[in-house]
Amino acid sequence: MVERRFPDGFLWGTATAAYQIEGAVDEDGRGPSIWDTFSHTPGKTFEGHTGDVACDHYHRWPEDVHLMQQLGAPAYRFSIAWPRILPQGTGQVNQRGLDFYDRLVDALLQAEITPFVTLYHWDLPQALQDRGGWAARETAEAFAAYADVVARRLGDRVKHWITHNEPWVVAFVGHFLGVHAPGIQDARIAIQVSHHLLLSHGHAVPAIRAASPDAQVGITLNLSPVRPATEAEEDRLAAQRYDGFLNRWFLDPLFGRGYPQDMLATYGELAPTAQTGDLDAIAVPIDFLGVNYYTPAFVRYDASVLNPLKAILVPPEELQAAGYELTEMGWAIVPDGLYELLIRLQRDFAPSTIYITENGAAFADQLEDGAVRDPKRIAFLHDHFAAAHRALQDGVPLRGYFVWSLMDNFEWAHGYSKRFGLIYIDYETLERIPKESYAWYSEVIRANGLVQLGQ
Ligand code: GBH
Repeated sequence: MVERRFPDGFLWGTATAAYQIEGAVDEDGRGPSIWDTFSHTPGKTFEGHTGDVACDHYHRWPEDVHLMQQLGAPAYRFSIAWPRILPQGTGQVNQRGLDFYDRLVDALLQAEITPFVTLYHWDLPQALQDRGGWAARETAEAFAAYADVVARRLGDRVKHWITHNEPWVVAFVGHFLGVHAPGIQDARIAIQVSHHLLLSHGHAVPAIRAASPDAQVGITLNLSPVRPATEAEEDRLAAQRYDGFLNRWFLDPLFGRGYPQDMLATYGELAPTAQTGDLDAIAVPIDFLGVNYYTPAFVRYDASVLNPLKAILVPPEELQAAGYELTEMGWAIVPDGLYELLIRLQRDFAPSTIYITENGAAFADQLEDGAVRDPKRIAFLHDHFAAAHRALQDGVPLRGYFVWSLMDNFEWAHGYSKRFGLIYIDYETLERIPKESYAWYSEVIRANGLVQLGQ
C-alpha cells in the first residue's frame, strides 16, 4: 500500500561528488586538487586512503548511468572537478576535462535523467591553494571565471546549477578543525574563507545566468536544527550561538540580511574583512536553496573550548545513552529534525523552492551470498521521506530529494571505511552491487509515495 503520495513531478534523485567517485586523477589533463595533496599526506585519512581510483566512475560512467536508469530516479546530482577544467585553476581551459562532463550530461539526458550540477564539492585546484586558496580574495574571482567556462559549455543542456556544496564544511572543517583539505587550523582564516566562498557564489550566479538564461541556480548548505543539551540557560545560549555559526552565518547574507549581528559580536576581531558591495553580491536572489540534512546539532556550553562559541557538540556515546540510534558516522538518527529544519527555513527565510540535495546514512553493509541487505538504510530513508512529506503538507515548497549517495564512495577523512551507497562497491573488483535499499527506493519512485515497510 502506498501511504504518502508526493506531488506529481517531484524530483527524486541520487547524489555524488567528483573526488569521491571518479578516480582517474592523472587522466586527460586533470591537474592536482587539494584533496590529492591532503589524502597523500600521511595521517590525514583513514589508513591513508586516497581518491586515486575511488569508484573508477571516470571510466565506468556508462554502467553507472545505466544503474540510475534502472533505479528510475528522474534526477542526478553530481559535481564537476574544477582541476579537470582548469588544471592551473585559472587560464588555460582543458577541453578534454569538459568533454567528460559533456558526454555524461548527454547520456543522462538520453536516459531522461535531469542533471543537477554542483560546481564546487571541495576539490580546489592545488595551484590556487599555492596562491592562498579560499583565504585569498582572488580565488573568488577565479571561481566565477570557472563557472562561466562550465556554464558556456553545458548551459544549453544543464538547467540546474549549484554553486557550492556546504561552504560551512569547506570553511570550518577545512580551515578551523583541519580535518579536511587543506588542513588549516586557524579560526580567523576559516571565517575569512567563509566570506570568500559566499562572495564567489555571488559572482558565479550572474555568470551562470549570462551563459544559460533559463537556468535555475542555487547553493547547497549543510543545515541542522540546533538542540541544547539541557534546559539550562547557558546551554540554550550556546545553542543559539551554534545556530548562528552553522546556519544563520550563511543563510542571513544569502537572504539579504548581511551577517548576523550576534555572530559579528561573538567573532569580534575575527570577523571577516569585506569590501563595499560584497554583501549585495552575496544577496543575489537564488532560484532554490539546496539543503543537506544528516542529523541535528546537540550543543552544550563549554567555557574551556578555544573558540568564541563556547559550545561543544554532545558526544555520540551520550546521545546513544539517551536513547538515540546512531549511524556508523556516530550521527543520531532524527527524522523529526528534517521536518523541524524545513519548517524553520520556511518561517524564517521563505525560499521560493527547496531541494534536499543530500540525505542518507552510513551503515556497516556487508555483501553476503551476492546480496547486500541494508534494512537500517531503508528505515532511515523511509522515516526521513515521511518527515519531508509532512513538511510538504505544511506548505514547504520542497520540489525534490536527492539520496546520498548513489554508490559507496570515498568518504573524505574516513576513506572507504564508511558506506553511504544505494549501490555497494566491491573495492577489489570495482563491481557494483545494488543493495536492497536501491530496490526499495526504486519502488518509492515508481509509486511516487511511501511504500510501507515490511511489504
Ligand atoms: C556531506 O557532508 C558531504 O556533502 C558529502 O560529500 C559527504 O560524503 C556526506 O555528507 C556524508 O558525510 O560531524 O558530529 O559535527 C556532511 C557534513 C555532516 C557536517 C554532519 C556536519 C554534523 C555532525 N556534515 N556534521 S558532526
